[in-house]
Amino acid sequence: LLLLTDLRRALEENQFQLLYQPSIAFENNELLGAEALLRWHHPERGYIMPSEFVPMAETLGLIRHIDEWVLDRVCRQVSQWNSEGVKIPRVAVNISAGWFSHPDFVQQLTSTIERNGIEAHQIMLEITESTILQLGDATRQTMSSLHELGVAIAIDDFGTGYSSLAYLKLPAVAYLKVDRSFVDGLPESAEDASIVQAMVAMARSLGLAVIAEGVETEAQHEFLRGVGCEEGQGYLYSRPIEAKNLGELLRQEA
Ligand code: G
Ligand code: G
Ligand code: MN
Ligand code: NA
Repeated sequence: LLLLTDLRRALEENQFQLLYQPSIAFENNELLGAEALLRWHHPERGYIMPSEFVPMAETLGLIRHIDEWVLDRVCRQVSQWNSEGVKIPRVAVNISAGWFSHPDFVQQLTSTIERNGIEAHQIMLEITESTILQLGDATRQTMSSLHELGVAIAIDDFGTGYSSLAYLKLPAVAYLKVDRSFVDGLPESAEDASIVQAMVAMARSLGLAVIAEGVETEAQHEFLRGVGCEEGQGYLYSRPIEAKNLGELLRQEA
């Protein structure tokens, strides 16, 4: 059992680590950005994945502090790359519902971006459909403030939630991330193929970009590209890697 004190200590004692998974353009394999993914290096239990501790951190009210740590860390890293002349187009950061819907969220994000002197469009936020479902009227305000700030939103795990599609019209929502569970069955599963094709067609007609997650095979890559998906992440291109390795990739591209 992971205790509250363990999570608190994790923040105090710097037991968290960020990895970055590159996201690439299907057209020319260009690096379009990366997703920041959190790892907890527990002193006794070793590496713990976010699926194990993020829900608990949410329940314990600690997720805000974790997500703030992640955002600060990412903005500092982006700032460092900028100053080294390797400008990353964007880094995607996963934000939990509790912090995204908090009245202080946009102000905190704005000051973290300004303090680090980076461009707002270099940060993208990933939220899930269930986050949108949990939000009330505050959503619209948060969304429009983010749009004014220039921070784009991606809908993570798209197609796995139960929300309506109305939020896709909000101007800040610029990306859909097709959940790995749909990509897994490609190209053999006729159902997954139809679902993915329909998602991409809808996104494109709404002017949204589509990022496929969990691309592991050449056949999946070819299928996705064939239906008009422009971008993807997955073990086929790269596992999540450390910042210094992503920096090297950026330098190679520059
Ligand atoms: O890296 P992994 O496959 O274990 O990530 C699984 C999920 O954990 C991600 O899809 C995301 O929803 C969540 N996650 C990863 N990093 C973060 C983070 O920094 N903050 C929050 N709130 N969730 C994260
Ligand atoms: O934010 P989200 O829940 O989508 O997090 C993505 C998770 O998926 C990360 O934890 C990452 O480690 C994992 N992942 C990334 N690429 C692949 C892949 O190609 N295959 C599988 N099985 N997992 C992946
Ligand atoms: Mn994500
Ligand atoms: Na996802």
